[in-house]
Amino acid sequence: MFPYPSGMLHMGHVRVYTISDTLARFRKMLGYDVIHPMGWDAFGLPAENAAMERGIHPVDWTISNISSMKKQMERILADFDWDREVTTCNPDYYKWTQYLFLQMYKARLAYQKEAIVNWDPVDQTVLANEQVDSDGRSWRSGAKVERRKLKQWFFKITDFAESLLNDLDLLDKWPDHVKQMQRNWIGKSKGAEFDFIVASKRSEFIVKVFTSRPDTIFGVQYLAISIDHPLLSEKWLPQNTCSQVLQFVEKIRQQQLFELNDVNIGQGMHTGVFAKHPITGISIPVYVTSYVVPDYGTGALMGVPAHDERDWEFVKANHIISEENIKRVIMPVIQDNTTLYSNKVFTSRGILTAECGQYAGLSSDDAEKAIVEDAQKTGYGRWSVQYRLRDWLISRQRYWGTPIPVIHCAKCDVVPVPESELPILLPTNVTFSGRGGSPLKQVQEWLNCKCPKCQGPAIRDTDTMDTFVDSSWYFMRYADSKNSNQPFCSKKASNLLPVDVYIGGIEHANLHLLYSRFFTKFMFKQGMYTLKGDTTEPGQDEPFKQLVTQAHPNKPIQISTGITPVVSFEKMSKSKYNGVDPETTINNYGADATRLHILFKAPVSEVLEWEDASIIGMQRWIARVWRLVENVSEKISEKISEKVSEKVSEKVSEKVPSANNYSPNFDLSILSKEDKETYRIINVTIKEVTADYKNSTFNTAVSSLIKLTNHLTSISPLQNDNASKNSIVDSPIYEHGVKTLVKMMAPMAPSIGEELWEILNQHTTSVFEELWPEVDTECLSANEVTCVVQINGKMRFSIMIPSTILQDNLSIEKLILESENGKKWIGKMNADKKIKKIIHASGGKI
Ligand code: ANZ
Ligand code: ZN
Repeated sequence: MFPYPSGMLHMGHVRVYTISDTLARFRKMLGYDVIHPMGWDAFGLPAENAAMERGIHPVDWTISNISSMKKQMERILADFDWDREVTTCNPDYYKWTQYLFLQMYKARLAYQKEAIVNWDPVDQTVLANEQVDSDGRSWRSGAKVERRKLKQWFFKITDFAESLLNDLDLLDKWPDHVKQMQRNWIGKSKGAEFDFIVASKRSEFIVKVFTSRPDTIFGVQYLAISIDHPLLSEKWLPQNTCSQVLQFVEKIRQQQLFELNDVNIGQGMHTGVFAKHPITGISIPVYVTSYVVPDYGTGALMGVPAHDERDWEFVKANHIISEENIKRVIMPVIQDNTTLYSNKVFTSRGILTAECGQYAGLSSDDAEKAIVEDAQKTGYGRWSVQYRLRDWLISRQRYWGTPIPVIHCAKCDVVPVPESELPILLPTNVTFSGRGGSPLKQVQEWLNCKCPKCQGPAIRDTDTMDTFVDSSWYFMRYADSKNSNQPFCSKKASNLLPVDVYIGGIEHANLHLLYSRFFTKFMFKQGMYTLKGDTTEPGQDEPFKQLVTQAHPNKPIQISTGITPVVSFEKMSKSKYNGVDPETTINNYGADATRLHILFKAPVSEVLEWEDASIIGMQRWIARVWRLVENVSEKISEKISEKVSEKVSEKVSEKVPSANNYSPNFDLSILSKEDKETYRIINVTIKEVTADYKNSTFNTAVSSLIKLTNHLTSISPLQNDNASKNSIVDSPIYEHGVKTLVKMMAPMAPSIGEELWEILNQHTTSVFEELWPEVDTECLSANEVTCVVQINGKMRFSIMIPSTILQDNLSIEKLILESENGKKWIGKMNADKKIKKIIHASGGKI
């Protein structure tokens, strides 16, 4: 995920880009053709705020931030493909964002609607539902959001609700909790719609309700409508209650309690209106209340206090029906627990009671089918599917964004800008007053234009797009970032998409990741790119094959709604970890140790608690590896001076994956026992570390490499300076082990990796030109294990046992008894000292 150019790389960024850089370097060493691109999510409010606070133009602020963040990225040794760089505020990029808007418009997926919207009074702009948390606060400013009625542009993401939901099942490399958050956010609900008629002298009004429990229709005791419901007009409200009701509605509107999952049921008021029950004909009172969400379902519900918890709370809180008058229409299948049934709301499915006319005695399932089918025949109801997902509101009344390419003409109404006139450039000579409305409204020479249709005077749309539009397709632009004729060449995109690995924070689960899926599905449908193989195969139109997310501290997520409370990702959080300045850490410990620490301290999906103390551990490890390398390099240079004329090293620079690249220059059959064991340990490490890299479990990769370091150190001359110094350092296995270690740590710690490789190879190659070591699978299991022998509870000696006979107790005994030490210790036993019992205890692991 590309960053917002705030000017400062924080630890959250450093973590994401360390992970991606490590993966990219690893994959390159595996022989893959890797694209590791980077760009800037460069539109957005902070630039505008900086302009207001400090008098810097957003363009200048953004450009200078980008250049300082680029330097910081270099300092963390991130190796990005800068030639593919994408900056969303550059006209050569936003031209194509505007183009995509026009494609949406043509496909009738971009439309304007007068809507009650979330208005952020601090940032002075409208927000999408996804940008308001469950507490009714702006995701960015934290301000309590107000509701206003404004004409706004929307993208019809709801047209894709079904495939956005179903295709989640195909994303097998996405974390389950992210998929679950999207499922909840899309919120598919199956049920039925029923018509309740309100009759007056002259005409009738139909109140449609959506219910997920059609089987409870006989339990309806009131209807509840939202404060935006069309019934709330002087035409329909009785004279004696009308003004009182409208006042109440205004009061609620100010209180802003609209969440579907709001625990606070709130107040309600009888409208004075009654509706007719479609089956029984009974007169049902209609209430207006805040717990009915205006734009969910039909904005009205049938109140069934006996079987719905919120309805139960509502009638109690507002003293609408006394408890003994609550009408129960569903009973439990097993009725031994009568108290459960008589005192509390019963929300499970069950059997319909005698109150339910011809449907009495049916199970909930059967009753639902029968009731809705009958309703369909008679016309008062029908099956219905609802989504919680709303259309995406993209208008922002701000300056620093992609201008919406639309012209308003008094004669022709809304006219899209012709594609040939794109981009509609943002004017630069604007003043930032900070007092509401877009600064674009003040730029007369930009605002006034000719209508493309009738050539008459017209004005431009002064809204800009939500910056989440810019970021919904930038990853596709990487495929062809310099294309000036189209968003990207279809062939190039078809070759590269979808993105193999996408890495970023979990806070985007319902925003960026959902919008990107929507854009991808749209663009795929438009035929802007195709994939190899069958294009009708589901899941081809998904943007990201694998998603790796990290949790950030202080960023709790409500799993049921997927909403992230207040803290925004570009804002410096006060948490321990985000408060750590990467620059300082790199100055103090170096980029390699910083990177290793990030990867080692926590699995990628978990919160990283920063701890300076444990960085030192990584520094020490680096120093130990360095010492190993120096041992080897001394020997190598000796060898070189001995055989001046001989070829120094065989370069493996051509990247031809060879099955044998592990194979060092030595004959395994003549190795000593110790060398064989070292060789085995090297191979076990290769196997584990490779799997860890593939699974992005870098923390365990680091531990395995540390273990290998320990082993190599234990046999190195530093530890054994008298005896075997020469033999071991001379051993090609030792050198092989050190080289393999350096190669495998290099993607995580690239600068030390490169440095050590240079030393080891006499400056001949770059470690990143090397192929990743392969496992010699035949050598993975130990040939021999050490067997410790105790006699009468005392440790006496040890002996090597071939691992092939480990299961064979008799052979082990024989080996022990026939060994030198065996003869010495056990052979002493005679007639009066006999072996009574042999206990063979295996430690399990070889
Ligand atoms: C009667 C009923 C009886 C209900 C019962 C539930 C249980 P989901 O599942 O989330 O789709 N409802 C309908 N429209 C609503 C709105 N605009 N705002 C708030 N609540 C609304 O929820 C559907 C259920 O939520 C509907 O089914 C309705 O209450 C309520 F035993 O109808 B039910
Ligand atoms: Zn016109």
